Amino acid sequence: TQSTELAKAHYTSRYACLRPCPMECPNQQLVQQLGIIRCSRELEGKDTSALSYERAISVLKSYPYPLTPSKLTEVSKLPGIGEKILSKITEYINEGNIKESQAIAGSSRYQSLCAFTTVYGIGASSARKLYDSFGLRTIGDLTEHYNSLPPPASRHDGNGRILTPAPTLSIKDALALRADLNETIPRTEVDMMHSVVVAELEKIRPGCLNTIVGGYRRGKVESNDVDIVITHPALSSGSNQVMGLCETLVNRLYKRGLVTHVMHLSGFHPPDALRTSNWDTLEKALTVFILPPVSGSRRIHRRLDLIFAAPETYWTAVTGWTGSKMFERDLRLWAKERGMKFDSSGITRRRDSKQYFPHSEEDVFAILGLECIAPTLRNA
Ligand code: DCP
Ligand code: MG
Repeated sequence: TQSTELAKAHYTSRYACLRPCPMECPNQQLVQQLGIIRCSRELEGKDTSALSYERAISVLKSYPYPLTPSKLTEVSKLPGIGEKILSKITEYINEGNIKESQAIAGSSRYQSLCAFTTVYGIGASSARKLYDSFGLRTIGDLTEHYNSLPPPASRHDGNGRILTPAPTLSIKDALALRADLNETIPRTEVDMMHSVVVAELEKIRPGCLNTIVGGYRRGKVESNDVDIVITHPALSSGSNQVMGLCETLVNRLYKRGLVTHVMHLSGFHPPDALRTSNWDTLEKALTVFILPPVSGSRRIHRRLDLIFAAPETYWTAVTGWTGSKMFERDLRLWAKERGMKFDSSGITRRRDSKQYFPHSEEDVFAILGLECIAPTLRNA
């Protein structure tokens, strides 16, 4: 832990990791309309433009006052608010909506690409290819297309070893489970899923520490998936013990019928995986989970991510997986600009490769020279 003074959090900061940001902001409508433009840029592969919108939206989400014409001067000086985006904001303030957002939302191309990317495993570039090269337009078209393809090869690590008996989630499977996987998960169900997982974990390795991270930890009322970071005080980092725990738990959940699919396990990277960049080196299992049957109630397939860390990297894992994505991106950037490297798997000082082992989340922020922002204010 460093003794230097910590950088103060404020809504005008250039870094998302220094901007307290609630789940719902006073300008939610504007944020939603700009979000349509951002999403369309991303779907069209215009990543630089998408990122500028994402940055501007993030800054606006932290702005604590409802926007009125008299606030425009201040807003124009906020970091990440360029001329183009300022003109959209002005338009919104004067007209109550943004023409471009409405045009995009009404376009059939945007609607198709959006629908395609609701299928797990289909990213923006695949969606464009399906639309442009194969002429597909609807989920029905997609289903027909994938039903006509041969099933994917089974999954091995580099040495031909099958990593888990659980099937991976092919696009065909993802299409069949689309309704389930697109249904959001209420907090009570996140808690139930967590209890079931922890009960199984306790049977194979008593005394584990764990935290539900992701949107749930930031206060999201409805999550798209459940993310849990796990460690055990006696795990040693240099060995295969962390990987062993990950595999043992996943295989146990699979045998009990609680995990139905495993999309990624440890070092295994499927060729068309989502979010392939920016991965840390932690052991993780990206799975489809289903709660045990309860008479009379429908069982819904849910996305469950289990992340395993050695005790030394537990708190960086918790911080790195709490999000939001923009918050995490700027934590890395902030660290980098100060000669440090931060990711979920640890903190390192670049000049001498000194590693830090934080003992709490506050410690993670303190090592990086940052005031600690509560998880519920990390929605930048
Ligand atoms: N994360 C990250 N970089 C990645 C993957 C994850 O920084 N490549 C972090 C930021 C995310 C958190 O992990 O907030 C969990 O990722 P999710 O995709 O599960 O996103 P959320 O939990 O924030 O929202 P939800 O699951 O409701 O969509
Ligand atoms: Mg999540």
